[in-house]
Amino acid sequence: MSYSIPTSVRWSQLNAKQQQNLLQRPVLTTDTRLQAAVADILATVRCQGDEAVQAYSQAFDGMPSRLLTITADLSAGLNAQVKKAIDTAYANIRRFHQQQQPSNIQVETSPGVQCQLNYTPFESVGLYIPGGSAVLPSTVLMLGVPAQLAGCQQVLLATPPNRHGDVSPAVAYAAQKCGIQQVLLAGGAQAIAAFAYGTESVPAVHKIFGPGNAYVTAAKQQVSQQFGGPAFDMPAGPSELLVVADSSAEPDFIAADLLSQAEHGPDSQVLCVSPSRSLLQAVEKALQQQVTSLPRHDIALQALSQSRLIETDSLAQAYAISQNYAPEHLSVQVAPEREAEALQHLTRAGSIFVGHYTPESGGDYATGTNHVLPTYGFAKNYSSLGLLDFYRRFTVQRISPQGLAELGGTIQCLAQLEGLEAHARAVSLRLQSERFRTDST
Ligand code: HSO
Ligand code: ZN
Repeated sequence: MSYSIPTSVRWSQLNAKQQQNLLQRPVLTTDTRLQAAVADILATVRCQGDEAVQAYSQAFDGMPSRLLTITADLSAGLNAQVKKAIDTAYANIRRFHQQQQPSNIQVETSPGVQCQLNYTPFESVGLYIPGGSAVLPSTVLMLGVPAQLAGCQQVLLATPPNRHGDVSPAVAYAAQKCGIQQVLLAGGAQAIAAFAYGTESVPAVHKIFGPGNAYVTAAKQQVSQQFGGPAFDMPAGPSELLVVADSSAEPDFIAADLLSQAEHGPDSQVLCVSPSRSLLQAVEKALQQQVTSLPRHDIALQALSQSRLIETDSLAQAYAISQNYAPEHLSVQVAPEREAEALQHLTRAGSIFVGHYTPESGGDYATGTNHVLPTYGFAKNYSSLGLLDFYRRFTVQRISPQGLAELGGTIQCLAQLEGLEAHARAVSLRLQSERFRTDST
């Protein structure tokens, strides 16, 4: 099958329906069969534990699953340059996430009434690292660094075994840097089930993080909806990049960025939106030229056949399209003097890359920002992953006798308004007590 790169279309010449179609994502698998297959795997692992995880791993990955302790010798063969690159990325991600440390607050909302907002790390988290066609030590860092900084007591990694039934040395090295001690060599819905319910060898976790294929995403959603099930980070699907550019942009740079996301998978989606027709034409040409020399050109070409080059009447219209689409990654390649204005309009994206020298791959690996981001338009209602996602928040309050004397009337009045007499009595009984008279003097 041959795939082709679509030519640019003029936004203002499309009717509303055509505009909507142009920004449609590739079909997401909400397929009832997939959901049922996932439900079945979850239920089986729930009652058969390790044995079921092993059997599914054997069937889907051709390898039984196993729990592995991370030791230095797993990454001993890794070359020094790769180790150094992982070290640098680790340091930048750590630096950026360290600054996100939340602080508890304490407020006296009225005299004698103290309220606190406290943060506590999730005690036990499960980090899922997809296998598939690429090994992703970078994702280990994106999940492992914040888990380490938050101080989660138990951090478990799951990833499908490689061809030899092992963990890749780079994944082991990244995991070790993040202080992760154990890895479950299993992927798919069976790994998510092990995290959610626990097995004889895998402890159950309180929150599951990480991207994955349609099975993993469906499994995360299903277990989180079950009573007592773990929380999960966000629905993260196929990669996306939208580039907003003006005539100052370099078509070769844009094409390279679009291809960097297109090579993730045939279902990745990339768009370039610009008021400059000549730029879009040049981007199209650059895509044709660059794609052929990529090792993953087949994948990239399939994704490119779903790509969009959109010509707008103005930059303002390009910003509006981007806001409507809400991409996972947004690259803003406009003249430097327009950057500040662009950023005022562009808020709906998982992560924004500004300037001609900011490739999207910078954020995938090493600038320090997190690459686990909401896709599929979820950037409108979900945030990019950060340190805070590894904490739970809870509140604490304390009322002194004087505080209750003052606030008690308000509480009683509202309780009576709602017809909840016992609520009111919890106040009146105290205020009328002998103990209150003693304590309040
Ligand atoms: N761009 C991906 C993350 C990634 N890229 C990992 C390279 N490695 C997230 O959409
Ligand atoms: Zn990427």
